[in-house]
Amino acid sequence: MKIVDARVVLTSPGRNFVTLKVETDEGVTGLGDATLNGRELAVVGYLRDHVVPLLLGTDPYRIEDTWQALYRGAYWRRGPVTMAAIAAVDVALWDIKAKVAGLPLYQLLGGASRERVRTYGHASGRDIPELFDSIRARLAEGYPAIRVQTGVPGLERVYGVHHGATPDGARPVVEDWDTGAYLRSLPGVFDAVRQEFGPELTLLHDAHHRLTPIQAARLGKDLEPYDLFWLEDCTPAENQDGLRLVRRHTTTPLAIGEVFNTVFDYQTLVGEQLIDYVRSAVTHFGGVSPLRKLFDFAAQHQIKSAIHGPEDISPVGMAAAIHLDLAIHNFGIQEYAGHTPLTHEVFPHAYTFTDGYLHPGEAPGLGIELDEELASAHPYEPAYLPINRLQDGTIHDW
Ligand code: CS2
Ligand code: MG
Repeated sequence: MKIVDARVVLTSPGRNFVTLKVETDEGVTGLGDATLNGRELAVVGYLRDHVVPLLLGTDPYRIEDTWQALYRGAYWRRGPVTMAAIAAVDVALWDIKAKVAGLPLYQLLGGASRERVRTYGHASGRDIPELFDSIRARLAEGYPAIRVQTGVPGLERVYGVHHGATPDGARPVVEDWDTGAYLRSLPGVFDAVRQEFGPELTLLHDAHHRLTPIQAARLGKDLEPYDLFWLEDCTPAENQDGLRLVRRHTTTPLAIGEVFNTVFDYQTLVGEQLIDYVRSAVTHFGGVSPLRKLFDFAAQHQIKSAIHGPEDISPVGMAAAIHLDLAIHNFGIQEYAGHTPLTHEVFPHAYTFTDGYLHPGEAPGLGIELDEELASAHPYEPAYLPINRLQDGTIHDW
């Protein structure tokens, strides 16, 4: 079997997605997600101009060799653009191999280790009443675990709290931040949530890279009475050593890694068990092949998976994640923010979301297709992620 065509499809059914479609001389096709929120066009160019020409005429069965050739052959290794492009190829080739085998992908990854995949959903509110309504809405959808994000007193636009319409996307929205106000208010939010919803509900929170190690240590300690499932991205973790300080001060479980794209980003964090969950997504970590290796490394240190699953991971990336989630032993939890109805139409899929749990389905391959005609009716729209500034105007981590 040979690869005879590979197309990059850029579509925007409510938000931008980059999809690679690989075609073989025997008519079998495979899909991969290459969506990099806010930098989609960089990956489109990398794929179209530098990767697709290298794929034509190659054997789609040689997944590992193709992966190594794209990773080592680029010379300039790692990074979100490169690894998203490689991920799309890797996933498309796994899709093809599983389709030819007539098996759902998870069967090629060792078969099912569980019956279904537990998820967590997003709840947010500018204030406590709005937050409670959002939590109740997620509970009504069956989510067994809920991420809680709220406004911060004195701030207008804060991460994770919907603040209505945003500009046309031609330039980043500027959000504002005040770490002191955040640290003073968040424990009270979780106290109110526990008072209202009780001690059993699984709660998570995303600090979204904004704290210094000592601030993260303080927050982790202050949240201990509220028994969080995890505190996520408590500090920008390029400085992996900084997590040693956090770990010394708190038993609140830590989740890190959605912006990481190779195992080297985790070496200290996993090797010294400084975290409890690894957060990388198939799409941003180079595909199924390297992510399953990361999970094996994590398992040696009793660390579990928690694949990143916001709405900017396309249904193709989500389908690949769910197959991995079902198969690996050290599964932790799967983030699932869902997608718009139109997105589900553009990407018809076999995976199901029922009462807070996902299942990949039994269709051969990933179990997902791309309606290219519908996709073409919704062209790319320029869109940036927000940026964050402190009260004095200093740029801060978003
Ligand atoms: C967030 C993401 O879901 C999460 O944990 O960190 O929503 C993140 O903000 C976006 O994926 C950025 O594109
Ligand atoms: Mg996050």
